[in-house]
Parts: sequence; C-alpha cells; structure tokens
Amino acid sequence: MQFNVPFFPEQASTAAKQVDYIYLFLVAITAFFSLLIAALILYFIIKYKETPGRKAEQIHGSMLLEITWSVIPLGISLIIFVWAAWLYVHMQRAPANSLEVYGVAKQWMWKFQHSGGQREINALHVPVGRPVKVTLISQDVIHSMFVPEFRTKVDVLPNRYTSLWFEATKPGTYHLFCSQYCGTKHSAMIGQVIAMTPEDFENWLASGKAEGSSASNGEKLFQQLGCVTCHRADSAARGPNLMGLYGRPVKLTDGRTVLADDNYIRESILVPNAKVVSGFQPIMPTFQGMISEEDLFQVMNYIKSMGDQQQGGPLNNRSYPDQIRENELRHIQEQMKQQETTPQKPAGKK
Ligand code: HEC
Ligand SMILES: [Cu+2]
Repeated sequence: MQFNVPFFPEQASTAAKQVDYIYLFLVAITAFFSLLIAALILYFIIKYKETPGRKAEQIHGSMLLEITWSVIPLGISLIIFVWAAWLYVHMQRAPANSLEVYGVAKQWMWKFQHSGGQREINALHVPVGRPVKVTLISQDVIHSMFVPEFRTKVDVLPNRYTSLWFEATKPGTYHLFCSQYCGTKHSAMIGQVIAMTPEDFENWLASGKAEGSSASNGEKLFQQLGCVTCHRADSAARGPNLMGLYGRPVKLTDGRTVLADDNYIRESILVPNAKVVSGFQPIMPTFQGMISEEDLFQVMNYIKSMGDQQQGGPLNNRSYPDQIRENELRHIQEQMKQQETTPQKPAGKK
C-alpha cells in the first residue's frame, strides 16, 4: 500500500509500511471516536433539549453500558499494544545476516565506517534488499539518528553503543537527520543515506579508498597499543585469550556472569576494573583517552574476527555449535534473574 499523501515521507524500507499501518490505525481510531463523540453530543443536545412541561428524569447507571464502554476500549488498547510491541521488538533485533556498519556522531557530523575499512562523512552507502545494522556511539553529547524514509530512529549516546537496523527496499538518496537538539549547529547535522543496488554497492565498496579492513586495522592497533603483550595464546599471556570471546558468557571474579557484547568489550578496554574476569588479576591499564571511538570499533572488529579465524567461518560466527550457545544463554539469563532477586554475594563465594 502506497500513500500518495504529499506530506508523508516515501516508504523506502521493509519496516516503513508496518510503521505507517500502525500510524494510520491510530489516526483512524482517533478520528472515529472524535466524530462519534461529537455526533452524539449534537444528537443529545437536540434530543434532550429543555422543553416546557418535560421533567428531568434521574437514572442510576446501566451495567451493560458500563461494561461495553470499558471492554471495547480495553480491547482496542490491547490491539495497539500487542501490535506496536511486536513491531518494536522486530525493529530492535537485527537479523543475523545483517551487514554491519559503525557510526560515530559528534558535534556536528556523522562518521561511518564499513567492515571493509571504507569511511564516509555525513553519508552512508548501503545496498538494497539486505538488512543493515548500524552500531552507533557519540563522541560528545546525545544525538539521534533518524531516517524518515526508513521510519527508523535511535538515540546515539556517549559511552554506550546503541544500534538500529533497516532493510532498504528501493535505490535512492534519503535524508539522515540528527533528531536530538545537540547544540548550535544541530540543524546542520544532516546527511544522506544512499541506497544502491547490490552490484552498485559492491562497486562503490571496491572504489572506496580503504587502508585495510576494519579488523586488520584493529589488529595493527592491538599491537601498537600493546594489547598483544598480555592477550596472547602462549604461556607468556597475562590476560585472557580473546579468541572466540565475542558473544560468549564471561565469568567475573565477583561471581557474576555477563555476555561479551560490544558494550562489554568497550568497557573492558576503557574501564578494565569495572568487570574483572574470573581467574585474573586487575592489572590491565585503562585505555581511556588513548583510543578514539573509531579505533575502538576497529579493535572490536578484530576481537570479533578472532573467533572466525579459528573456525574459518563467516564474520561474527560463533566458534562453537548453536546448541551450546542456547544453553549458555539460558544459563546467563537464569543467573541474571537470581542476581536481581538475591543480594550480591561477596566475591569468590558461590
Ligand atoms: C598489562 C596487561 C594487559 C594489557 C596491556 C591489556 N590487557 Fe586486556 N586484560 C588484561 C587482564 C589481566 C584482563 C582480565 C582482568 C580484567 O578483566 O580486567 C584483561 C581483560 C580484557 C578483556 C576482557 C576479556 C574477557 O575474557 O572477558 C578485553 C576485551 C581486553 N582485556 C582487551 C584489551 C585490549 C583491546 C587491550 C589493548 C588496547 C588490552 N586488553 C590490553 C590484561 C591486559
Ligand atoms: Cu546531533
């Protein structure tokens, strides 16, 4: 369904239609009840007009009426809730085969990098027909990435990764806005998302000047920053082996178990003592101020790629079977639930 209303942005992603359906449903429901109530008011004004000789009659409610006007709105609200929650969850979870892109927002520009190492400013090239996941962080204040034609938006925060995903459906150039007031030139913090056919996109990637893939740049940083002196596979290692770490549960010295996701790895590098891996001493120095957000993305990509090198599998693939992963995830979830309900135990004790 395409709406030919001029003030509606084009629908250019798979989610756009879904969002518009909910929006139109809300408008329709609102219009219907507004009109119904207005009409009833008019009707009652006329019908119960004061006429000489007619006496007001007191009534004391009607159970049937009360139940009807409670149950119907409840049903409608629940429809809206279930529908919107379903869409929200769908739009939060990037499909596993998503193309990964990383973005850094700052006053007042957008910087993107692709896993191949291509970088761009205030522009983001993506292929159509394939989900794209954009992981974002801010270098300063809160920004927000908004692409109206894709009906998708996410706040971009300092110190924490957030992400959004979309699948563009038609080639074209779409507006990219910052939708959180972020300072004097907030309104100039705009850019373009350029959706291309897969072939054009491949050509674009190939023509881009990239000094090595993101992961290989990350590997260089890993050596330059001295991470490799502690994180290595041999017996001289003073830190945990990072091979296959990404996406796995990690046991901490305080007995908690956490998932090694983007935010965990970022924190491990910037605030190493916040979560100390079980069996290790808190000797890792902080790299706060020594590594830019962009470089962090590259180191992250290198750490993610470590598990694959071992297996030779595709990027982000886990180095062990899904079954184990499922069990482990369930285990973590249970642990987290317990941690919420029981007070923290002292470190070491179980
Ligand atoms: C002086 C040795 C040392 C250096 C240098 C070092 N680390 Fe660490 N790192 C450790 C130790 C020890 C731990 C485990 C204790 C902890 O969590 O703090 C650790 C933990 C980690 C973890 C969490 C690992 C896990 O299994 O959960 C990551 C990720 C990490 N380091 C990345 C890095 C990166 C990236 C660098 C370079 C920018 C680096 N480290 C430099 C010693 C080091
Ligand atoms: Cu902004």
